Formats: sequence, C-alpha cells, structure tokens
Amino acid sequence: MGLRDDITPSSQGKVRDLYDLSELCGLPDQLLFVASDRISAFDYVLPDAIPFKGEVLTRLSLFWFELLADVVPNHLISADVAALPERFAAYRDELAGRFMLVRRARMFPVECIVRGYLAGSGLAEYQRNGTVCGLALPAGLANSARLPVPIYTPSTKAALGAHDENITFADTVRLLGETDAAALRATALVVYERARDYAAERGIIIADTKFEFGQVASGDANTIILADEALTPDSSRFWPAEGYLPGSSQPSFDKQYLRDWLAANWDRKASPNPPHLPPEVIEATSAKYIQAYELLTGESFVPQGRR
Ligand code: Q0Q
Repeated sequence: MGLRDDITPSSQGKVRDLYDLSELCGLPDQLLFVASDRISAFDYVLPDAIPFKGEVLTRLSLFWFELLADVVPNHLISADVAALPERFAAYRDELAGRFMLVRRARMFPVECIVRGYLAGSGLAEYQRNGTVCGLALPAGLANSARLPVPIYTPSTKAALGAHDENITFADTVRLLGETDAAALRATALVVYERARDYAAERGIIIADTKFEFGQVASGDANTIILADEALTPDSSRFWPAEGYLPGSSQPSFDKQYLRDWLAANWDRKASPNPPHLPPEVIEATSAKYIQAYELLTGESFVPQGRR
C-alpha cells in the first residue's frame, strides 16, 4: 500500500501532493510537500510514471533554494528522512528524496510569472495586441525571442484543471496592496535573473518560470518567502541552449520526446485518455530530467529513494 492509499493529501496537484501536518500529526505550521513521478502533457496526467522525476525536481528546488537564499528566504524546513514525522515512517523509502518538510505560509493568491523569452500564453497575447499582461513590448519580436529585459506577468490561481488568467501588475496592487505587490514583482524579477544567468552558463535556457510566494510572521513584521517548488522543468520552460534559434517554438529540454511521441500516436478526438508510453520514451524522459539536474548542479544524480 502506497502513501496516498493510506493518507489523503490535504491538497493535490496534477503531479504533487501536500499534506497538512497540523491536521495529521499535530505539527502546527508544517506541511509535507511531495513530488510524484507523475507527468502531465497537454494538460493531461499520463498513465505512466517517469522514474526519478519527483526526486530530481525536489532536488532541483533544494538546489535553487540554497543558491538563492541570499536573495529570498524560502519555506524549507528539511528534506532529511530523519525529519519525517512518525505518521509517515512506513513510507520512508517511498518518500526519500522526493519530499520537503516546509513551513506553512500565508500564500499570496497570485502566480508570480517572469518571462525572459516570448513563448506560450505570452507569445499568443503579444501576437494579438503587442502586449503581455498589459506591458507593451517592442514590435517585431519573433517566437521564442529573448526579451530586452525580463517581464513580470502575474496570473490568478485557477482551480485544478483550469487555466490561470493573466492579470496586470495593477491588478495585483488591487489584490495585495502596493507594498506586497511591488515586493513580489521585485523579488520574482531578481530571482529569475539570477537563475537565468546561472542556468545559461550550464546549457539551459530558463525561458520563463512561475514562483509562488507566501508570507510568514517574523518578530513583529512579515517576511516574504519563496514557497512551492522553484525553477524546475515543471514550473518553468527549460530549453536546451544548444540550437536555440528564435523564429519558432523551441524544443522542451525535458518533455520534447514525450510531446512528439504523443502528437504522433494519440488522436485526442478519437480517444480522450492518453495512451501508455513506450519504454524508450519513458526512459528517455527520465534521462532528460536527470541530465537537467546534473547540468545545473554539477553533481551526478544518485537516487535516494526506491523506484
Ligand atoms: C501551498 N500549494 C501548492 C500545492 C497542491 C502544492 C498550498 N509553504 C506553504 C505552501 C507550499 N508550498 C502552501 N501553503 C502554505 N504554505 C502550496 C499550490 C498544491 C499540491 C502541492 N498549496
């Protein structure tokens, strides 16, 4: 029996789960953030797990939290299995490497997206009216073009399965107040630029990314902290730097095999549920996640958990 069969997550995403430890273990203000090996493509969760994906993405978040700690504090308490609450002891092997014990924060109701390149919904809006989230951009930018400076393009948090809605910075001011709205924008932009420059030197373009910030009380003030996962291929667009050429959509560093195979082998009108993947696509996708980890951290990926 797996963890999810025994303990129902307090919140479930497509590929990650959150357990409220104050409810489950009487640990106030702590949550267990678990990254699964599930993968989604074209907004569907696929029936096959990708070996080590959850562990790679967790370890990437841990890596970025540490690298960027001088810019922004984060919600991590521990990723050590020894810190797992007793209630989860039976799942130590399943969880090793793919969980974070995190501080509960008051999450801001805004997805803090930063774009360094023109892609996805940003490209679509730009092609319609020359702006992204109300920000005017120079005319004539090509698909996947690097933007003159990174832009902050927030969105509202849609319900599971729905698409987030792009909003303007002024909308975030109305939502959060000027001080917090400005602080989130400034922090998101600085964190993105640091990560973008670091990754670019290691062969990965971080074209855009989605940050989730929260607030925790510290003394008589409130502190903004970086929460959720950070700068992973699931929360960002990772492109291979080698072969980058504006003018068309870039291959995804991690999901291109998957997308190409699905596009060639799944008629979504004929069959609404995604098919099983061939072993070679599963293996190639797993290898791309591991390659991204090894390029960015400079360390070999040694699995901690069991498959
Ligand atoms: C929190 N989420 C995301 C989510 C479903 C993750 C709530 N430190 C925190 C965090 C975090 N991380 C959250 N709340 C309070 N404090 C994160 C959207 C949803 C599964 C995993 N939801």
